[in-house]
This record gives sequence, structure tokens and C-alpha cells, in this order.
Amino acid sequence: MGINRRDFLRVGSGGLLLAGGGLLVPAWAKGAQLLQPAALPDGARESALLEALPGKVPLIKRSYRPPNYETPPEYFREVFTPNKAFFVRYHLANIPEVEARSWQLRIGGEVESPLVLTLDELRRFETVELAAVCQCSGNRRGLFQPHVPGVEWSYGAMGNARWRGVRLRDVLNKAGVKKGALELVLDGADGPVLEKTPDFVKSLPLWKGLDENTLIAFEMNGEPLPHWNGFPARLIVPGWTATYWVKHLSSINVVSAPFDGFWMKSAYRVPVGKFPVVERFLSQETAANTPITEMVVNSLITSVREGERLPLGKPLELAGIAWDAGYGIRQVEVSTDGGQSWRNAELGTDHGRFSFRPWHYRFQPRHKGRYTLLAKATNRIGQTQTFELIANPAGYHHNLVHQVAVDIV
Ligand SMILES: Nc1nc2c(c(=O)[nH]1)N[C@H]1C(S)=C(S)[C@@H](COP(=O)(O)O)O[C@H]1N2
Ligand SMILES: [Mo]
Repeated sequence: MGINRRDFLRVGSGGLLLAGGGLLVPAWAKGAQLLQPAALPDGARESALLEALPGKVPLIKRSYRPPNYETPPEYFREVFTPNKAFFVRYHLANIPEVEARSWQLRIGGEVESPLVLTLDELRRFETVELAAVCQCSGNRRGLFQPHVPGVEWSYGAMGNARWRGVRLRDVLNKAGVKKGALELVLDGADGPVLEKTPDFVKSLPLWKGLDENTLIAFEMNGEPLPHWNGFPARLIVPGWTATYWVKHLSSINVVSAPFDGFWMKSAYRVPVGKFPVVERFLSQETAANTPITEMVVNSLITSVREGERLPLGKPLELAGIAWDAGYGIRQVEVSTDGGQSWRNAELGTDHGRFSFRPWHYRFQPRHKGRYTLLAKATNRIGQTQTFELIANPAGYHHNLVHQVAVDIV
């Protein structure tokens, strides 16, 4: 879909209310430019306007071409991120509007019988649904000190949804993967504007593709995937960062040697041994670095915002979300005194181990003044969040304990 200037809505200081699709702009959105964390680079803070892509509510624009738009943090007060508010991330600007009727998925390479599936044919495999967090490897990159180049995301390059589709495993089994197969090479319908730019093609270890939770999804929160989130079908790799969640999926090529495309060899890599990960992508690992795989455990305070003024005498409802690579959240601890003392928050409904897990903690502020609130999640295998940033060249895996200061007045 070509992005048309006229399709945009800018939320300025005036009380603009309707976006392209006739969508209401929530009242808080009008001031949302002011919610940019102070730690973001100046340029990123100033250029981040709220703009609505066709079919979306206004999101925080990080770049226009390719479209990179993040979800304003207020939407994370809900455990499932609305499709219309779900973040959008593209590497390349040539994004065709794929039609359901003519879309085809090709499965080839090291298989007994190559397949070409239409959407109807894909839907004939057993259908499954699961809740999973889709988070960009570089979520919160803009908060890195010192700053690193890349899309200067704040907290909203992520979302949680119920994904409905079929198991990639079932499709691969139908094609019959040959012995010696090592990786799956995944391509989507989008491409570069200039020939020289490498197409966005990812690979996945065969074992991960055969995991029962790895899906080819065609629905999100009970609706067809929005165009900007991969219509008509995308890969879902629960627990792994969204770089593998190829949108507008068009081909799966089974290969017996490590795939050496730019987006595997040169991008989306982290230094070996710096982050606590269980699942590694060994066929792509070198002595120096390794593909990013699992998300690190993380949490976000969503019920209050930085600098908010709250009346003394009323209980303060501290609430938020926590997530990890799918081991499950065991505990969320909160501090209301800048990290000196910690209490356990209460965990809310469990929507599955790959989903955001809501949590809340109610307390009664005893005096006026500034309260520094923190939240720290720990998962069931004992991984927890950091208090000091783990520096890495591309600014991935930011899981510093989130901190919000409010004033009791
Ligand atoms: N076809 C295609 N799929 C893609 C990408 C892309 O550029 N093209 N970007 C990936 C990355 S890095 C991220 S973070 C997610 C973003 O998913 P979303 O745009 O649905 O939020 O899509 C992934 N899948
Ligand atoms: Mo990403």
C-alpha cells in the first residue's frame, strides 16, 4: 500500500477528533507528544508526531518511509493490544497491498513435494490460537545511553495479541522435510525500493519451525491481520523477538546450509554470552556474535505516567504488564520508595505463557511529595530484569527496570 499524505491525521494542539477511518482519538492522545521519555535523543523526541496510517489510530511516528510507528503506552493498560493501535515496523518501503484471493505461499527447497498453498488451502490445516507478545528486538532503543543508531523506539515497539492460524509444523510435514535440512528461509511480499538494498529475508532453525507454537497466522484478536501487520498471513514465533515474525509471508525455503542473507549475517545479532538465553540459533553463531533469539524478561508500569500529580488520601493503584520468552512470569516486585524496599505485586489473569501478564499493587501514600515507583519481573527459570543496561552495538534487549516518578499533592 503506498502511503498517501492525505491518509494521515496529525494530532496537534487543536482538538482534532477523527482519523481516516472515522476513529475516535482518545482524549489523552492530544497531549501524547509530551509523554516522550526525556532520555530519547532530541531529534527523536521532536519528530515523533502522532499520525494515523490508514486503518490505524494515531501512533507515534518514528519514521515515515519505511513506516515505523509505535504504540502509545496508554494502550498497554489493556492486556491485549487493539489491532488498530498495534505497532508497525518495516525495513523496506516497497509494501504491496496483498490480495487474499491471489496470495500464495510457496514451500520448497529440501522437501519431498514442494507446495503452493492458497489462503483457503492453508486454512484447511488444523487451526490453533494462542496469545503472544510481538516485540521488536530494538524496543526501547531510544533509551540507550549512550545512544545507538537505529529506529529510536521508546516503550511501544511491542504488542500482545491472540494469533490464530495453523502450525508451521503441519505445513512442513505435508511437504515432507528431507534429512539434512537445517534452516527455513522466510520471505515476505515487501521488498526494497532500490535494487541494491537487500530484501528482508530471515531464517529460522528447523527445530524452531517444528515447535508446536510456531504458527502461520491469518487472524489477530479475532479479525483478519491488518495490512500493516502482515495481511493475509504472517509467521508467529512465540517467545522470540519479532524480527522472525515475517509479514505477508510468501515463501518458505528449506535449506541444508546456513542462510547468509544480510538480515541474518549482519543485522539482528548480539554479542555471544552477554544475555541470558536458553534457545540459541547455533547454525548462525560465530565466535563474536549470534542471532538475537528469545526476548528477555521485562515489565512496564502502565497505570501512572511520569510526573503525574495524584491527591493525598487516595490509594494509588500501581499496575502494569510483565512478559518473557515463554517460561512464564513467576513474580513482579514493586518499589514505591525508589528501590529501597520491595513488595510482591499481585499477578492477574494468566492468558498463556507467551502473553503479557497483568499485575497490580495498591498502596496508600502517607505524605505529600515525590514517589519513585519501580517494577521488576522475574520468570519461572529465575531470569530477572537489570538495573544496569547491557550495552550492545545495535541497542537490543533493553530490559532495565522501569521507573516512574509521581507527585502526591
Ligand atoms: N515482511 C516483513 N516482515 C517483517 C518485517 C519486515 O520489515 N518485513 N519486520 C520484522 C520486524 S523487525 C518486526 S519488529 C515485526 C513488526 O511487526 P508489526 O509491524 O506487525 O508490529 O515484523 C517483522 N516482520
Ligand atoms: Mo524489529
